Amino acid sequence: MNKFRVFVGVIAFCAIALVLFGVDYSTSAQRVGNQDVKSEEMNQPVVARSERACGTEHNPQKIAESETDFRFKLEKMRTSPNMYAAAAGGVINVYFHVVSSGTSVASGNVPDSMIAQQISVLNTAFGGSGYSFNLISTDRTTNATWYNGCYGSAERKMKNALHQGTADDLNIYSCNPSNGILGYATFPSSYTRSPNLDGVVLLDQSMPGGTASPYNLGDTGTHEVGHWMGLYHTFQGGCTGGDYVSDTAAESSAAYNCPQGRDTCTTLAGLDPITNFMDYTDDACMFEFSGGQNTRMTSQFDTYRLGK
Ligand SMILES: [Ca+2]
Ligand SMILES: [Ca+2]
Ligand SMILES: [Zn+2]
Repeated sequence: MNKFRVFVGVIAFCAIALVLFGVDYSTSAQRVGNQDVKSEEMNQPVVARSERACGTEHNPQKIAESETDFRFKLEKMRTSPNMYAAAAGGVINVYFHVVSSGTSVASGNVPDSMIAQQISVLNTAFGGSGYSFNLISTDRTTNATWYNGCYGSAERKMKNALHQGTADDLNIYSCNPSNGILGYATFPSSYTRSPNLDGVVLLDQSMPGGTASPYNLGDTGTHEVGHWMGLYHTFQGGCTGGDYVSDTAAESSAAYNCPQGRDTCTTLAGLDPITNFMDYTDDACMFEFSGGQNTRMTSQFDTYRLGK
């Protein structure tokens, strides 16, 4: 079986639709039997929903504001040892919500061992950032409507019922977002507008040991938590760039599979960052965040989440 992460015209679309919506569209996939399909063939269901695909950071003015905020904070940190200490990563509490359509693992009732492995994958992936993840609780809900509608009609009901904690706590929901979607996340700046919607939603079978090969090593979780920490895709803005991270080379579009040596912005330095967690390559292909991404995570976390 092939699975495709389907990147669609979300970025261009976001340029038009910005501000109103708090959910990033992020990673998507489609099971397509033994045939590869081009992403265009999968556009329809995705584009139909992509109005909700933008975080406010797509608004350059908002980003500029937040970066200005951060510079101001940095300046304060230089003269305040206490604030400096608070900025160096930290332990993030995780509330895990298993939503299933029945009691079997195949119907979404994933075992505690799979959740533990997902947390472990996150801790390895974010090791360089200074952030770590501590599982506080796991709850289990059997609700077929929520399970299949957790991206879309049932999202709000599900999250209003299950969300716990505050801005610096991570809520993860496992379910079946349907329409080939592997997962989605909310951005830090969206928290104050919709606190209960904050968090990460994952296709249950994308977790370590799941059936969503080649996306079953847990890095959909890594990628979505990256968004939750404030990171954009490495292909944001194409060759113009747009992820607000200077040490990730620009690439013109999302990369799939593991195309070593890919260079889609040939006049710009650097090969495409296909091994970065914020691209769309196979789980086995992606293994890193850059130093600039770690810095951005800290600034975003401190601005929008820490202590809030
Ligand atoms: Ca970049
Ligand atoms: Ca290049
Ligand atoms: Zn994404």
